[in-house]
Amino acid sequence: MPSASIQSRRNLQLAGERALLVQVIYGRRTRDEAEDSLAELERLADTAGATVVGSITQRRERPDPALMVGQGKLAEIQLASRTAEANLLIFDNDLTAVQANNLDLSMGIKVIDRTELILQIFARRAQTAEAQIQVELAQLQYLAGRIPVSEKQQRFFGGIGMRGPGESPFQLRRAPMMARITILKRKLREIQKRRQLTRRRKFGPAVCLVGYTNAGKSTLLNALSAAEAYVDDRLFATLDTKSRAVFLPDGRNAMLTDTVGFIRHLPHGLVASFRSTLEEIGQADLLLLVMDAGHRYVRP
Ligand SMILES: Nc1nc2c(ncn2[C@@H]2O[C@H](COP(=O)(O)OP(=O)(O)OP(=O)(O)O)[C@@H](O)[C@H]2O)c(=O)[nH]1
Ligand SMILES: [Mg+2]
Repeated sequence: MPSASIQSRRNLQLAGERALLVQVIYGRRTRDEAEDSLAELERLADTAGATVVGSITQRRERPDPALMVGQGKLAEIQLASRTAEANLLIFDNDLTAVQANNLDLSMGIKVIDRTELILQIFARRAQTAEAQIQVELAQLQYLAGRIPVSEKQQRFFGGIGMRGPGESPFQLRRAPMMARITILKRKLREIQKRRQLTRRRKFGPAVCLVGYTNAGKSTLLNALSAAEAYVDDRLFATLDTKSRAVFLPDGRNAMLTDTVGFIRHLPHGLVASFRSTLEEIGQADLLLLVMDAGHRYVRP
């Protein structure tokens, strides 16, 4: 069993929380890119059920290794979060384990980053057994890399002369996670093998609907076929691919498949976990890119 704190981080309740967004701009990132990313973070927070009460941006040469933001900015964030009665801080930038830990300690409220937010949304959205396993796997892999620093240090400093049969607390916490990861990977392989066996006979060319999340892929699938795919004006409504036969006006048929949407900085763990789902895209005869004509980057 994973430890209590790890378990509670996997089941973070973001619904009803008052969130303050924080973004650090560094390197060659342009103002436009940063603005888009922050707007997307706001949509993600909203999708998770949180209320965004404000946002703070800082431009720095490079991220602060201990806190991501500078000391002065941290004081500003503390004040802003008290004033706005925020109980959740969401960073647009991915935090290292050290930064997350330090921020947790100095803020006194929950601190999460973009990856953790996306993982939470996926966890709530996953419907089928396969999607649930894929999300749990991604969550565990993310958390395994973020065992609190102090315990990593414990292992690092306490090791000399103590190595051997005895396990450090760090390993004690990591071992059950690794065991669970192995079990989940095996379950996933079994499900995928079964699916390959039952994969329906090819029904005309395979067409995959791909595109940004919330672009309207599932709506298009529903319009072209008798599918009743879940449609919602929120991000990542679809996590489970759905294939449906489509009868084209010229008498030909095609197999249309809905897919998981794209987003900026989709966590690597999620991409790896959803590999089998994404493989469908690789095997398609045609990729149909669906775009929202109302988006500012799309010129209809
Ligand atoms: N105005 C308008 N709205 C649309 C159109 N197509 C889809 N929508 C709306 O856009 C929202 C997202 O549609 P979905 O079909 O769920 O989008 P999706 O690409 O499947 O999104 P994810 O599964 O979250 O990646 C829904 O509220 C739809 O009703 C369209 O052609 N015009
Ligand atoms: Mg969809």
